[in-house]
Amino acid sequence: MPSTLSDAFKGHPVHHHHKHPDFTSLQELPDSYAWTQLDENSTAVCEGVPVIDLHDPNALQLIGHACKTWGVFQIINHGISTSLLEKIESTSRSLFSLPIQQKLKASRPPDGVSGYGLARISSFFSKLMWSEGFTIAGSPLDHFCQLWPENYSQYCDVIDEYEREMKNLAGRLMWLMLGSLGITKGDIKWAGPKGELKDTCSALQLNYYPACPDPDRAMGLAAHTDSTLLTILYQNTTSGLQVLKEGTGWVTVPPISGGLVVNVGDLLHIISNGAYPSVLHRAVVNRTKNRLSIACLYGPPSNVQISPLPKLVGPSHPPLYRPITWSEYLGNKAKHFNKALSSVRVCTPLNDLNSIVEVV
Ligand SMILES: O=C(O)CCC(=O)C(=O)O
Repeated sequence: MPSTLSDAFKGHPVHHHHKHPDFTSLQELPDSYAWTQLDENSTAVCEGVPVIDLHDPNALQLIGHACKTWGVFQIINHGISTSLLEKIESTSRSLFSLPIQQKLKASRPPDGVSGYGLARISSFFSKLMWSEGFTIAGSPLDHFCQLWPENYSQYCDVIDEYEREMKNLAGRLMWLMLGSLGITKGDIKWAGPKGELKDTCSALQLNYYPACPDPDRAMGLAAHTDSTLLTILYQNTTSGLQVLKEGTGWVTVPPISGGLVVNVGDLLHIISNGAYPSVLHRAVVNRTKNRLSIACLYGPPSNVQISPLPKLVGPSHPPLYRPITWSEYLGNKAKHFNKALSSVRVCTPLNDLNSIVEVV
């Protein structure tokens, strides 16, 4: 991730007032981690998040439908090898199993992006989340030298390979997601002359959710949408990811062998002029099993203007959002959190599409 993107956070330092806990020493849920009852909104699930085989000849249509109706789907036959998924899982596990003092040597600075620490969104909540995180934006070398002074290079190699493969997959997915709206490579100038997406940015977020003595009152990661074009999430065999489905409630996204979860992010929502909702999601925790997830956060070059695509705008579909760069949007998110998207909204279509209400 270029430094310009990291700069987005410089003006919004996060000072956590709690020191990072050693979860292994907690036998009971401390009051500082006790959220109010989580399950009041959960509903029995009749239909699940779509699972799409990328080799399916109808993949484009299936992806379009999933993006419109869910803002999230799972993929199989995506081309990422099982051995690479095993390597990234084992690297993440090694990282989180280090003694807390060792992990703290690679802490994320208050005004930075990369490193070990509490979720950045923690500052918006009075209660703590039952998780640890490690963000990798750019080279992991400096932090990994702190974590594993003897053998950091083997871990750096896994991260580099995973990030490279994920970036390719994310580019493929982006064209499929936009392709289902009739968008072609020539419609997006920042994608390059052949749509090769050379200057796009990505970061990895490793999450660890230890087994929790009181999972019904704890929260692994609070509900949020991603500030990305799209996010690709690998989860181990312990479930915990939930997405909010309008009219249904919180729906668990079950881990499937070799599967990856794809979320529509806020920037794709903007580009699609609201056609694709960015999905609100959260992670819950488990009484007996720990859980790992690895999110690849994918976005455009940090300083290009992102706005509803002209092909998706017309007299009855005016642009719903003003142009904004990813860098500026991250600053907005750091300030407004889940209200960031509405802070760049310029008008709201009413049921009658001919009547438009200006909101800014
Ligand atoms: O752990 C999960 O399933 C969700 C992770 C997530 O939402 C994130 O890293 O932003």
